[in-house]
Formats: sequence, structure tokens, C-alpha cells
Amino acid sequence: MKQQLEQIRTAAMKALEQAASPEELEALRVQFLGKKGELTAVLKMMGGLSAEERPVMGQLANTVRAEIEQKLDASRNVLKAKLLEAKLRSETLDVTVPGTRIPQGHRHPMNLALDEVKDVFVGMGFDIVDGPEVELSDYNFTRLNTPEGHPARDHSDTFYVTEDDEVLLRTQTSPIQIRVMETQQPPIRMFAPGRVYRKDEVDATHSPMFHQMEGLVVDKGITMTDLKGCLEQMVKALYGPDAVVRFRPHHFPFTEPSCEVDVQCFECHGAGCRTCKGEGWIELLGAGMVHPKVLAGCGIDPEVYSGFAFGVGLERMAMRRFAISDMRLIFENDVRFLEQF
Ligand code: 2NL
Repeated sequence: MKQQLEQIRTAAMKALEQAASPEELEALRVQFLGKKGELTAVLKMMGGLSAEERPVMGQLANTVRAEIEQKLDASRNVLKAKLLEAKLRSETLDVTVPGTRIPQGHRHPMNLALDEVKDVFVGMGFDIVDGPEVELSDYNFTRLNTPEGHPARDHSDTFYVTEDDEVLLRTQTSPIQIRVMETQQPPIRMFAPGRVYRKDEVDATHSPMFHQMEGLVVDKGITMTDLKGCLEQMVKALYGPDAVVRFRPHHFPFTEPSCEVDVQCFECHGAGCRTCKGEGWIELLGAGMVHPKVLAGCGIDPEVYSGFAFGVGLERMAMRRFAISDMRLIFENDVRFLEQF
């Protein structure tokens, strides 16, 4: 029996030394010390021993059990330390490894151009206002002194949404201003950029969806002088303090008088070149004094108040600003194009 106990001790010590995981250790504990384990099996045979031998073997068995338990604890601790070390090693962070560069986007050239213009008018105290793209014909045309039968209302030019032609995709940003004048008494100083829609075929200078920006000032005593000063200020802010501005008579149904505003060609200074197509001038925008009928139609007394308004095409402005030759590039969103800005 003594020999058996010694064997169990030797086998247990060797096995515990070699155990590689907590699961293995547990299996060994069951194998040697468990209820059906080897040590228990030997102790069960104690009954067959003599009275002198029994306490001696009992003590030896207890010593072996204690030694195995001690070794189990020791092995457990060694394993734990090893596992921790391995975990730490596998999770080390090398702070000197170069980071992964995350590609960063940027603003679209249209937004860059719009922001420049917005800044000018915010600087002059204008509110930036938004409005619906699906509009009433009434707001888009009739109240802008463009009655039924006017060519601008033709089905070949306008996307109507309803059979009765009462609802459409706005063809200009002016209805935003009608909505403001209708709900707000002067003084009004507002700037309204947004998408507009017209039935145009796509080519280098046309798109069925494009962007306009319109400005409106209404107050007591507003005159053509205010219009000229304000727009001259805008052109100089965008094209430099030496820019030369020209006002040319024109016609719009919603303004009277109306004009178009040109800037002297910044390439040839008026001589005529490719940039200005030999004209010496580049057309920038349309403007005018708000028609009294339009003011009255919004509940603003034209005997008391007057105002000026202007409209600019944003694509044309962005194309000039960034020397973009084809409008389709603006909408296609080819990254090879966008990356240039
Ligand atoms: C252009 C010309 C213009 C306006 C827009 C306007 C709006 C109201 C009343 C009167 Cl509510 N006028 N807008 C006035 C003159 C010209 O746009 O060539 N746009 C691209």
C-alpha cells in the first residue's frame, strides 16, 4: 500500500507539472483526489490493514493528499500567470505603428460657390430663407405677375405635378420670397437659394434641375440706387474691389424697371477674348424694382413700400468661379472631378 501511495504521489506530481490548462488540472484533481479517484480507492483498502499499519498508512495518505493539493494550487498559479502573460503579449499595442489614413471628403464646388455668395449677403444683414420645391402655380407664376397663357407656364417648359396644373416643381426660387412677403411686413432683407426645375434637355449648359439664388429687399424708400449699391458690393466682394460693373435695361414680368448686371471681363478688361466670347462683359444676374402688382398681391402697400429683387444662376456662377466647362460635371459626381476642389 505504501508503494501504491508513493506511485500515486509520483504520477500526480509529474502529471500536474505538465498540465497545460485549467481544464486539465481539474481533470487531474478528479483523477487523483476525487470520490472515485485513485487516492480514495487506496484508502478504501485501509480496512484490510493491521492496527499498527493503519495509522501509519493513514498519515502517509494524508501527506500525499496534502502534497497533491499543494501542487495543484501551485500549478494553478503558474498557469494563471502564464495565461495572463500570453494575453498581455497578444494584446500589446505598438503606438509607433503608423495609423491608417481615413479618406476625408470635402465640400462640393457648388456649395463652395454658394457659401461665398451667402457670406456676402449675410454680411449685409440678409436672412437666408428656404421654401418648398413642390409649389403652387399660383406662387410660382400668377403672383409673380406671370398670368395664365404666359409662355413660361407652358407644358414644354414646366414640370406639372397635378392634372389641373395647380401644383408644379418650382421653376424659380421667387415663390420663397412671395411666401415671406405674404407673412411678414417690411423691412425685409432676404436671400433664398435652392433647387429649381425646368423641362430642359441635358447638355453642357442645361440641366432639368439646377440652382438659383434670389435676393429681396423691401422697405420704405428703397430705390434703384439701393439695388445698384447692393449688387455692385456683391460683385466686388466676389470678383475683387477693382471689378467694373455694368447695368443694362432688361425685362422681367415681376420687376419694373428691370436690368441685367454684367461684370467687365477679368481676363481682357473689356477688349474681348475667349472667356467673354468677344463681348468684353460677362453677364452675371438679373434684377429690378419689385413690380407694384407683386407687392400688392402679398398685402404690402406699394404706395408705402418699395423694393428690389435679383436672381442668380448658381451653376453658372460656380462654373465661372472654378473654370468648369461642362455643367454635367457638376451633377455626375465623378470623384476624379470632385477631388480637384
Ligand atoms: C435671373 C433673374 C430675377 C427676381 C429674379 C423677384 C422675386 C420677387 C419679386 C420680384 Cl418675389 N423679383 N426675383 C427679379 C429679377 C430677376 O432673376 O436671371 N435669374 C437667374
